[in-house]
Amino acid sequence: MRVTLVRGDITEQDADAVVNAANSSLLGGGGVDGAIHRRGGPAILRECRELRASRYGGGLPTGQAVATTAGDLPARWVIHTVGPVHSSTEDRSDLLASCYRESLRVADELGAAVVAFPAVSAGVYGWPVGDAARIAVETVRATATKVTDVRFVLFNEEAYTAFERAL
Ligand code: AR6
Repeated sequence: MRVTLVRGDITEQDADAVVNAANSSLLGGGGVDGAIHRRGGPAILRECRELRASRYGGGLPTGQAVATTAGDLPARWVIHTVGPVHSSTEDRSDLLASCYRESLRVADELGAAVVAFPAVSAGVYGWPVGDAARIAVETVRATATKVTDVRFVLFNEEAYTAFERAL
């Protein structure tokens, strides 16, 4: 598997699938989630609502992942995953690692070879970016998958540098 870093906006990525740092409601929010729904258009939200009505009445649990169309984005699919909120009293690293593992598993089911990830949980959910980067890189490298290219798309210099170190 090739692992690369890009500084930029995940909504502009030409990948088979882009991963959304969603919340369990699947109904949108700020950060990456807001950008994906804004740029991807209403088709994504429509499928998210259907998922809530069918498989995820109580919301998508933290650490899990599910795919929808990518609507108007260049990618073909959006894989929504819910990162853990950072805690200074409880180690939630396994849940963050699970986001990457589960997203790759869903990518395999879809047949997506090129997958772009943001730094899940490193924004609104408060994860220290150095730690988030280490977990992200270690987990994708340790996961058995048919995905050939993992691209981490980092929005700012601090995140880019953290992922560079982790790599
Ligand atoms: N492209 C790539 N990275 C981005 C973009 C973008 N367009 N926008 C922000 N980032 P966050 P979380 C970076 O907050 O911490 C939402 O409200 C950002 O700088 O998007 O998992 C959801 O609905 C940071 O490094 O996700 C949830 O409620 C990283 O992406 C909650 O936020 C993740 O920041 C999820 O919080």
